[in-house]
This record gives sequence, C-alpha cells and structure tokens, in this order.
Amino acid sequence: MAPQTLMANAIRALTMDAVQQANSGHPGAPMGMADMAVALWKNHLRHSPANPHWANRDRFVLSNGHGSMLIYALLHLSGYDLPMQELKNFRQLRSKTAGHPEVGITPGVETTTGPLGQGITNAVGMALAEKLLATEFNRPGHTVVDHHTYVFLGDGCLMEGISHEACSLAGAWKLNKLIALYDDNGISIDGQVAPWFGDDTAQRFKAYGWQVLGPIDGHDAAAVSAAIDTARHSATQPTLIICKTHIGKGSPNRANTAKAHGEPLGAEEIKLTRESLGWPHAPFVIPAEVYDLWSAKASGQQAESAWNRVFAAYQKAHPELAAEFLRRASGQLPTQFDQIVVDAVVAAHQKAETVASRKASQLALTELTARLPELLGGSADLTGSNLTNTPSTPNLRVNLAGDVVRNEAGQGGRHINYGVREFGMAAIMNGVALHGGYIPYGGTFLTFSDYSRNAIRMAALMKQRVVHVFTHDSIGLGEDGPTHQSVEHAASLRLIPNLDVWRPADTAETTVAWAIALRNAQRPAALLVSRQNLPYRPEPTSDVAPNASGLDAIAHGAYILAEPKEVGLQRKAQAVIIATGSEVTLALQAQALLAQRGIATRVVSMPSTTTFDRQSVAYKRSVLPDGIPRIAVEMGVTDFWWKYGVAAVVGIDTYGESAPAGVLFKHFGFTPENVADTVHQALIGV
Ligand SMILES: Cc1ncc(C[n+]2csc(CCOP(=O)(O)OP(=O)(O)O)c2C)c(N)n1
Ligand SMILES: [Mg+2]
Repeated sequence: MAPQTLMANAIRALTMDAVQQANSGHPGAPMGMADMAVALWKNHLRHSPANPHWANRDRFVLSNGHGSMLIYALLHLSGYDLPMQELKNFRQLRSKTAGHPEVGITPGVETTTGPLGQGITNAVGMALAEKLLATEFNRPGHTVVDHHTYVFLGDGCLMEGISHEACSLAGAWKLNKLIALYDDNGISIDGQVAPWFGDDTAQRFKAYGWQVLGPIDGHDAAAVSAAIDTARHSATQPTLIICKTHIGKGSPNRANTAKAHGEPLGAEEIKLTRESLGWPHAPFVIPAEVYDLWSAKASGQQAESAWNRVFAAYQKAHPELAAEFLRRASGQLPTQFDQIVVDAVVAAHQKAETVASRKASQLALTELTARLPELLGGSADLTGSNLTNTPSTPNLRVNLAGDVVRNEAGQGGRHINYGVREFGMAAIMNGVALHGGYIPYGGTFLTFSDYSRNAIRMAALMKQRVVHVFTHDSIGLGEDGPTHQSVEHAASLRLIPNLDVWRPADTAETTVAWAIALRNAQRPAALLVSRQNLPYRPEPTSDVAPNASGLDAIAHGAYILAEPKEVGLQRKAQAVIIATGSEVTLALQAQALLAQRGIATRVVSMPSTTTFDRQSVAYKRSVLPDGIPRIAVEMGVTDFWWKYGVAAVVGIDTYGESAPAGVLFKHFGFTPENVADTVHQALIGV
C-alpha cells in the first residue's frame, strides 16, 4: 500500500474506532478529509510536536470541529503529547479529547471549534496577526515572523454568514498566507446539500479577491499537496482549495451518506470498512512503520532549531526588538504597567471635564495605546461613535502589493476598520488573541453585542483576553429609538461565565475597567459605555481619587461611593442605593434628596457585578450590609438585580422609545425624585 494511503487509513481507523468506543462522534468528516490531512501535515505544515507553542509554527485550524477525531489522530500520530489512551477516552470526562477540539486542553489545538464558521474566522485573525507582527518585527535579513495559517472547513462553515464577513476581510487584507481547504463532500446533516446550498463557492471566493484552486480530487494527496504548494506562493491573495471528497470514505455502506456524519459506523460496518481499506490491525493498534511515516518530531525539531538560529541572530542585531517580541509573544504586560494605569487615570482626571464614558474610554485608550504597542484596536464601522481610535493607532491599510502601509513615522496600522461585521470582528479578535502578540479590542453599539455574542462566549470559554467596547449603552442614546437602545444586554452579557462586564460611571472607573481588562490575561471583557455625557465628579468627594486606594476600590467591582455624611447626615445609612454607569449620578442626586427628607442612604457604585461577585464574603458584606434595604438603579431589565436581595429596582422591562434622552429619562422614571421615592417606599414597606 502506498505510504500516503497507509497514513490516511490510520486516521480512518482511529476515527471509526474512537467514535465507536465513545458511542458518539462524527466519523464521516475525518475519514473524508484524511487524504487532505496527509497532504498538508506530511508535506507542508511546519510545526514542532515537542513544542506546541513555538512562536513561528504554522497554525492549523479545524473549522469543521465536529471532525475532532481528525485532529486528535493527527496530533497523536505526528508525535504530540497525546497518548493512545487519550484517543481511547475520546469524549470522556477529563480526557484531552473533548467532543470538539478545545484550545488549552489538547496540545496542538490552536482554537476551540465546533460552532461552525468561527474557526475560519479565527484563522483570518491569526493570519492578520501574523501579517501585522511581521510588519512590526521583521527587519532586513531577519525574518522572524513568517508562517502560514491553514484551515480545513466544510459546507457548514461556508453556509454560515460569518464566513462571508471573515473571508471578505481576508481578501481585503490580502492575507496571502491564509490557505483554506474546503471539504466539498456535498453532504451536511440533513442530507445532500444541493437543495439548500447551491452557491458557486469558487466564484464567491474569487469575488472576495481570493485565489481559488480546484475543484480537485480531495483523495489524491499528491494533487492536494501540489495545490498547497501553489497556494504558498501566492503573493497577495488568500487561497481556497476546493477538494471534492466522499464523507465517510472507506466505509462501504456509509460513505457518501449523511448517516456517516454523526453516528458511529457500528461493529459490522467497521469490520467491512477494515476489509475495504485493507487495514487488518485491531482497534487502536498502529504499526510502527505508520508511526514512522507520520512522526514530525525530527522535522519539527529541525524547523524550530533553524528558527532559533534566525532568532539568535536577530537578538544580536536588534536586542531590544527581540526582547519586546518575546514579551509580546508571551502575553506579558510591560513591567511598568501599574504606573501606566495611574498615569492614565491622572491624565484623564486632569482633563476635568464632563464627558461620555465612551469618551472616557478613549481618554484611557489614548494613554494606554501610547504605552502598550500590543493594543490592536478597531470598530465595526462605528469608529467615530465608539471612539476606539487614538493618535497612536493609525488605520490599517494594505497596498496593492499586499504590504501593510506605514505612516511617516514608519508605523503600520493599529486600528482596524472591520466594516459592518460585528460577529466577524469578534471572532477575528479571538483569532488575533489566540495567535499572540496582540491584545485586540473592538467597538460597536451595545445592542449589536447580540450579533457578536457567540464569539464573545467563545473568547470566555477559551480564556482569551479580548476587550469589547460597547457604546450607546442604554436609552441614554435617545432618538435612535428602541432598535438601538439596550435594555437586556448588560444583564445578558453578565450571564456569560468568565466574561467580565464593566459599566463605568466616570473617567476613573473607565480607566480602571480598562486596566483590569488588560490585566486579566485569561478572560475577555466587555466595557459598556455611554453615548451621553456623564458629569465629571471632582475630587475629593468620591473615593476614586487617582491614587492607589481609590483605584483599588474600583477594582473590587463595587465600592462605597458616598456615605450619609457626604450629604450632611451624621448617621448610619438606612438604605443602600446600588447604581451602575450613567445611573450613579442619579443615585447621588437621590441621596441628596433623601437627605432633605431626613433619610440617610449609602450610594454604592457597582461598575462590574462580575468582578464584585468574585470578592470575599467579608468585602461584599462591607459594601452591602445586611439588615437594610437595597435599591438598584440601572437603565435595563430589572430581573438581573434580584440576586442582590434588593427591595426594589428602578429599571426598564420594556423596550425603549424614540425620543430625546432627557424626555426618555423622565418617561421611564430615571429622575432623582423617582429614585428617592422608590427608596422611601422600600423603607416604609409599601
Ligand atoms: C453554528 C453551528 N450550527 C449548527 C451546528 C451543528 N452542526 C454540526 S456539523 C453540522 C453540519 C455541517 O455540515 P458539513 O460542514 O458539511 O460537515 P460534514 O457533514 O460534511 O462533515 C451541523 C449543522 C454547529 N456545530 N454549529
Ligand atoms: Mg459537508
């Protein structure tokens, strides 16, 4: 048997046996893509199984993540730390072989895939990161960043709308080192795809500015390898290689059927498949000669050593750049980061003006982007509204030759115009973060966070540091009306595990939110900021002075902002008003009104409920003492707040309305009087 066939059949055998053993999984895709995998992994992929984190490795993304056994077989066979026992434990608790590939669990898995369409989009982000890092760090004679990003994807990924967003951008950015191989098997779960997927995929990708190769026979490893070779020489275009395949290839009765997609073949069919493949070995037995064919340990070590020599020369010629590259690649913030944050708060406060928190975010970003070159900003066509750009972040532009355009200072783009593509932006940012070297952030209106939502969830699941700037965070945006006014979004984002949500009230809170978002290397963050101006709170009436203790208070996610003494009452608080973001001012005004009625209240600013929830019980009690009523004020659904044991919520449980903001605040009861009355009523128990 030809070595290539032997190698592909090893994947097929491991796949059908692991899926059978788990009694669940997707045998069809790995069996169909086995020959494509041989072509790529044997002949082209530069990777080092002994060091899955080698900075200049090629990235491989299995966008059709249901075919997870393909990547597990590949990693096992090529020499990663993924013993056969893990394949036998496919899909079992605490195995390294989860149902769908998960980054951080399996060495060699670059991103978590399964939600179709996002893998290819992550790959676009990885290829973008490579291009930008190469522009930033490579020097004549010193090419330290130089790798490809390969993707396998199926019909499902191409049907998903996000593939349009991502692949359109890949064309615009001329990501010539992005090479996607399409598993064109004409089958998805419901059967032959023709009635619901009749696109001319080749023309579609040509229209994006891609090079399209094929259709070729995806079972002809030599043909696939030749196509990859052509793709690697593309100067300016990403490449799609259309590979015609048979789902479940090798299975006499299941191949070419939707049944092969997501069901074990069954003992009888596995027997028949073994016979038809000419694979006599028992389940999970791989002959030594097949391991020898697959092993990438030696070639990987060689590739890595060669790069190490390149890097050593770079270190000699450009020691500071090299040190910076290593810092950036490792995701470490600069050692002076704490000082940078204090400086940012001071700078923002020195402006001493009443600004919208979106503007406060830009003020913070102006300082941060000047000092942290890893910050890579952007917006989904709302730059002037989101205020995610700064003087340090020129727009990304790519010239006809495919090079990143530099400004007079020699600097390439650091602000990305994602166009109107919120989901694409979010998943591309995930890819950028996964690649390393950058901390991506991007903006859109909070209402459209729903468009991005699954990618935000994936960032949280993957523990990636990605920052979403969501502006126009409430009815406070006014006349654009209910389509644009977030009501349920803050609450619903807070439900996503491992996502930090911040809704800051002023410049200090906004800057601290940014600082914590950047410090949390294992967690994405969403910053919910206002369109409308929020009053500047001069020092020292609040605890948010630009000193360590003020910042520390905010960093707890919630803190005591004003005690009764601040409004002239020398008594203990009878009630606590909890407010977030733009409503903090309202709470302070209500506190003053209540003082006139002789009622003593404490105002708690709670910019980040998710952060507050992680504090010690003692701290939480100190902020929200037992025994006195709590009243929450937030321009959003009330449902969320009941978990804090509140007596009442001033909130909005309908959609907004189209009118000037001031009119809406009155209409929905966001007035000092109504907040004061609500507190009063809670105290007297009506
Ligand atoms: C966003 C999303 N929607 C639905 C699914 C469920 N799903 C998994 S695979 C699949 C069909 C994919 O078809 P294709 O990519 O052609 O895979 P093949 O059957 O060829 O292996 C679907 C609908 C999913 N994983 N992600
Ligand atoms: Mg298919």
